[in-house]
Amino acid sequence: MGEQALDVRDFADVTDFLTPVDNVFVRAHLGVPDLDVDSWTLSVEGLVERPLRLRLDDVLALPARRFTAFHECFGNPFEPDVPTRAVANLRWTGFDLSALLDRAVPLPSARHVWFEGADTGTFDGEDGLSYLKDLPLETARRDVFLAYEMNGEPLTVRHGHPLRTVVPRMFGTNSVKWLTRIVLAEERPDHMFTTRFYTRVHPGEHTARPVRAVDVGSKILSPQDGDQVAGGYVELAGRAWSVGEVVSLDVSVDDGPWLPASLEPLGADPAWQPFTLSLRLPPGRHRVRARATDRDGRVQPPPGVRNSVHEITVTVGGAAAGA
Ligand SMILES: Nc1nc2c(c(=O)[nH]1)N[C@H]1C(S)=C(S)[C@@H](COP(=O)(O)O)O[C@H]1N2
Ligand SMILES: [Mo]
Repeated sequence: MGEQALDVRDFADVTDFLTPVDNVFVRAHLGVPDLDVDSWTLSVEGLVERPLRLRLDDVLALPARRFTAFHECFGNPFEPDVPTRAVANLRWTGFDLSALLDRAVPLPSARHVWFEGADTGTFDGEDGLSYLKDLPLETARRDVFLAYEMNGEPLTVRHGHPLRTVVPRMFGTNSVKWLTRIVLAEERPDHMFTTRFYTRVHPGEHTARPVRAVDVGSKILSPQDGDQVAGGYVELAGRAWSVGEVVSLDVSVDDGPWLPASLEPLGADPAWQPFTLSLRLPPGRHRVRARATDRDGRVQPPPGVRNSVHEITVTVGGAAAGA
């Protein structure tokens, strides 16, 4: 356990609509705890009328709900402006936090919900830390989901077994793995992962806000950066995502005009939206950029920002490239 555990494993992109579990990135700032399911419990405590303590059987007995959602890491908290484009699209099974809040009954003074994982360790020189995140009570009641399955299989140890939160449309940092404690409180917790890291100052603002809603983003999946393409036709494929629907995805070659790609509309679930475009490219090296725009008018910015346009380089001409 330690700082080297920040990136437990990187990811491999595939063009599948659902990302296979083995291809999903893993982030564990304090290392991966292997919990004993028989002794694992989840508590709901703090400012509630009826504190709860649930075992796994209690959790699995709740009415289940399923949905598909993209899952995006904000990036390395030490380098918040560097794009990592670590993103997946997953089918989750579990239940809404509201089911537990309805039973526990928050007191009128409760304003925030804290979520704590079982992992403990050292981060940025501080020992004995746990992984803790928080959300305003009303946001948590509306958006937080508690998942025990990913793509129809029990969560793997790395992804939070036996139970984690999933907060669709928010950066992955908010989705607490190895969940053991939910605390209703009057205040936000002052903690490494709530007020020190994972905060940012938005353009035009002066105070840092917690990293929550995702930025508009896109990623070209095929071809991949550096690929050689034999013929003059390139079938571009990728995906785009944002807090709401992405309404256009444009592609530019070698700083040329933006060409609209064919983009799948957003369905009922907060999943990512695939896009495709057939490009005819002359022999040689080309820079291809993808840029998403969402329904609120957010547009991916030029390079230099964490969610900048995604650029890849492709060489057309196969073995004869550059001839
Ligand atoms: N308990 C715990 N939960 C955590 C983390 C962690 O280190 N510990 N990392 C967070 C971050 S930064 C991300 S991006 C997601 C990654 O989820 P995954 O590893 O299942 O892809 O988990 C979040 N939840
Ligand atoms: Mo992350």
